[in-house]
Amino acid sequence: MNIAFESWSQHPQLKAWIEEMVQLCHPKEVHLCDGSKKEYDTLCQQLVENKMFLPLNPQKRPGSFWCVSHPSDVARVEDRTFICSKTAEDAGPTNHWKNPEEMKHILTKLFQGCMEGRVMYVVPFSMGPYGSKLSLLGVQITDSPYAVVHMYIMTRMGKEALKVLGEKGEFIPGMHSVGMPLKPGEQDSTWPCSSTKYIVQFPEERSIWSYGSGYGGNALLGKKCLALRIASAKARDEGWLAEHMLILGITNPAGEKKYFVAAFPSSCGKTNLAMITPTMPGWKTECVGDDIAWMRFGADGRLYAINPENGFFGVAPGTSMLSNPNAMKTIQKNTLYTNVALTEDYDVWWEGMTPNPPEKLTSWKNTPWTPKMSEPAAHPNSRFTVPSQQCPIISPSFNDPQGVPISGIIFGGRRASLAPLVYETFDWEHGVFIGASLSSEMTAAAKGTIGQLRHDPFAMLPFCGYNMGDYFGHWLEMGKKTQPQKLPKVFHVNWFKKGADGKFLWPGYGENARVLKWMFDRVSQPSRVEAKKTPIGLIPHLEDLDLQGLSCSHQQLQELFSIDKEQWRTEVVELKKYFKIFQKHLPEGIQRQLQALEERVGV
Ligand code: GTP
Ligand code: SPV
Ligand code: MN
Repeated sequence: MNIAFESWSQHPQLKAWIEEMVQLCHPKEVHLCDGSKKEYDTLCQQLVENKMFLPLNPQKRPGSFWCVSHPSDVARVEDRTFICSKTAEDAGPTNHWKNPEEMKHILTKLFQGCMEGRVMYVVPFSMGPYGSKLSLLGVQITDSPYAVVHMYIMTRMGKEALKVLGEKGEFIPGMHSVGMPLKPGEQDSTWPCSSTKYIVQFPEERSIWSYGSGYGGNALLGKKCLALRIASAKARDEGWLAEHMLILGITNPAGEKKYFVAAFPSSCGKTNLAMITPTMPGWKTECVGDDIAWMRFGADGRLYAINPENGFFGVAPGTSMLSNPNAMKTIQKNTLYTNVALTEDYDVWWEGMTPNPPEKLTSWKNTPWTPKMSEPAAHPNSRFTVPSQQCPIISPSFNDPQGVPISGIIFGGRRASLAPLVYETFDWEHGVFIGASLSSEMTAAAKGTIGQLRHDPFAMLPFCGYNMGDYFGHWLEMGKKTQPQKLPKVFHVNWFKKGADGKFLWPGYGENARVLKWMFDRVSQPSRVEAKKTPIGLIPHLEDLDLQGLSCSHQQLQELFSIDKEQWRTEVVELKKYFKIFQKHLPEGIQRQLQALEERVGV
């Protein structure tokens, strides 16, 4: 096959890899992507012709499309995700592992001829601003035009990335196929995918192979596969951090600005906090990122973060003008919607968008839906895909190659009991211990039992590209790279604590800014408020929380901050058991912190 490399790239390795993959996959054609708007529009138009995309009402959602997936391909598949390092020990006890040779053998067989009858697209992209020392380049090969248009939104994709790559630059190759070759004359399905799925990372070789799924993090290889699994392994080797974290800036009424990052597991509130509209007058926020942060120490000894992505792939259900008006404004136009419901006038709807559903909808299963039906109209993991620049509060530093200086690191999850609304850790080591101890109730973002509590250290359980015990050690080491007073302070929050009636005790969303304000005061140097010492960490004196206009009873606040020592003793027992799985990879610092917690809550 003659591939038109001339005006595209002269990178010998890149060209050789593409040719090798053509030999393996037998596509009918190769499309080298330039990343232009014209290319994006043409592909969207083709997806409309192939009935995968439906254009939405141009009066209501200009430039936007509705799309539904195969009902079996709706979320990340963690049990099909592999870290194929040379040794099983390097992948660690929290990852699925297979010998790399054996996995290559399986993959070579699967990819053999897998693109027959399809176009092979080659997508060059940059994760992070062009020219930033923190950025990385990737090239995704895919037979999914859906993946291409999503990569166009989610990354900085095309010619410009190739320019940065030049003829010698390094790139991370990502091979993707939906795994459904087309025979001549065969009618394509509207969402091709395979029942066999493999999401594979080779961390030493720094390459990605993904087979069988067209959805989200399984198929958009820049996101979880590159920016977290591969990048975390690279970050360990090079002394930086690749994290499942949002990045937000907050400015107080006096005009002082500080940046925070926050790690919450999937579907636990990152996008919402990243775009928060504070309920307290005079406070302003800006959004740098909603899912991934790459961080390095700067020459001044402070930690700096960039968002490697260029778009939001956000959870639709629960997003409304009340909960997240900035997200609602962001997705007014040029947005791709997957697995939400469709209204009669070609607009979108999902559970929680309005108090009452429209009388008639087309569900995410592409069938008629009425409010009487018990199944939701939108899939719980339905998503919008939209350029970050459309966010009304996108940070002016969004494209800053230096990144933004981080004052505070926040960990959190969904926990109906135990963890109070907010607490601060005593120091970096205690902070790393709290990150390592994170547990959260499972959500629809991944296949599994929704609501079940599971350990999710640093919200990285499905995303860490190496031994999680070593990852804890890497975090501890990072804390030694600068003077203690320059390190961000570390906090833990829980927006999801429930009362005896089973209802959330805290109103959440915009009201979370009250908690941010307390943290803002705490990270100021010197701290502007004193904190109350408890066995688990430092909590606010209630008078230091801005509660003006808050619809939260005194009783609720008491419950939000109550620390039940008995429950914490149970937690210690559970953590002891859990940390055992890391064996000799569990760093001493974590062991020491666990012991200290045990002593503080009473044995
Ligand atoms: P991923 O994109 O999967 O990584 O999710 P995320 O962490 O960005 O979560 P997101 O902000 O999309 O929120 C997920 C769900 O949690 C949505 O249904 C939200 O409505 C809900 N949620 C977010 N913040 C809050 C909060 O402060 N309180 C409550 N009760 N629910 C919240
Ligand atoms: C997550 O699950 O954390 C997501 C969605 O952000 S996905 O891109 O599918 O991983
Ligand atoms: Mn996420």
